[in-house]
Amino acid sequence: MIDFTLTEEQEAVRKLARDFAVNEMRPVARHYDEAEEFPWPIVEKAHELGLINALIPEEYGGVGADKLTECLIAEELFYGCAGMGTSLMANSLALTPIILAGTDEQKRRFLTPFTEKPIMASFCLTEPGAGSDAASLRTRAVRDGDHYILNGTKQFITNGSVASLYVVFATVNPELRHKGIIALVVERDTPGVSIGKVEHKMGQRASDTAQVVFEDVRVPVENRLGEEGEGWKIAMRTLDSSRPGIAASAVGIAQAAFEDAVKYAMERQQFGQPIANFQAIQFMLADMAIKIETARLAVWKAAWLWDRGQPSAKASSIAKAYATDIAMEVTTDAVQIFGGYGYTREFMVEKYMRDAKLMQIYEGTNQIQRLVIARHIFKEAM
Ligand code: COS
Repeated sequence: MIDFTLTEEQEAVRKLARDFAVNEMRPVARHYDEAEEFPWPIVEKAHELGLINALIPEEYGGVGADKLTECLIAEELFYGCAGMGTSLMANSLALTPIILAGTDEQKRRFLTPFTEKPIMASFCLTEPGAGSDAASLRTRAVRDGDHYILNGTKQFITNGSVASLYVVFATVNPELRHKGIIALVVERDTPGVSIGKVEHKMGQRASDTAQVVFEDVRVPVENRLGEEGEGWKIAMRTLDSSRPGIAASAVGIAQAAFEDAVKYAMERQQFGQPIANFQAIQFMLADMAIKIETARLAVWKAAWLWDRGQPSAKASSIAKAYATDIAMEVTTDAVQIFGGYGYTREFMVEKYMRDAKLMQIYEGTNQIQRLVIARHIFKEAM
């Protein structure tokens, strides 16, 4: 049975997130983008409303939202502002390894504080020399009694300079590649943890992106998620789980650009009439609508599979690649419809276009998504 009806709770949370996006985020979106400032007041309000950390299970103080609900929230928050949206949603990525692989004690210790106060966590996989080829990471964890000594640098870490907790992927032996990877939970105030370069980005400038440096950091073995060698699978499962949310976020940016373009096309007069009367514009808007609708369906399918516990890696990658590619196309076309005005900071479409670009890159470039999809195609054909 296929049913696109949302539950009453899902409708309510979607409306809550939309109202928050329109009333709280949009009025300050330009400010945070230009100031490149971390939006703490927005984080605090979103936390009060339960719009962040929605995935934390009820037994640890959260609401235990399903993946589809999380995607509905992500779409709306990114409709409000993608930079702030990334700041708000990054905890989902960072806390998922704990939700997936933590013991009851680890979940209680690490997840519960997030339900009590507006604090941030970061997912630390990428390194200066290990991006798409994540299994080649070099951050080293050397066992010393009941601790690991952690050394290495993590790159492009969302919320890196504001987080109070890091989930760090490190290797006990680089020669083992993915089989030597472990996942460690590291608290910010552990001696030896510091912040390196903070990035200045093209778009999503309200989100914090920083290097996180670990120098002889002593991490208790009890902070390891899963067994030695299980870290890689925890990272991959986390990305399977988070990519529908990224795809939903891209749909939110595209929706914002589309609505602005429709409104502008109906108002803007050229040749004595609104440009919406011209088929050239109508077809562009129709194509935008087709892309947004189909991308949203791909998101819902991937989320639905995850929520049913069915294999979802391929669907997640399809949704991520498709939704983020169409977000780039839709926002670029929105700038085109605005013409010269679209290229100025007077209107938001230039921001949507800058913001959309990152969606094709982070949480696995769209080339990596295609690689994942292709591997599934051949596996299915065997
Ligand atoms: N779930 C569970 N296991 C998975 C998996 C998944 N989604 N994807 C791969 N694996 C397993 C494979 O089955 C294989 O296991 P075995 O050794 O038991 O056979 C192992 O992981 C290694 O897989 P593979 O050979 O495919 O690894 P590669 O080094 O070729 O890399 C990609 C695979 C490219 C998919 C991986 O490096 C990747 O996802 N890169 C992008 C990283 C990324 O998204 N970075 C963004 C940072 S987070 S913002």
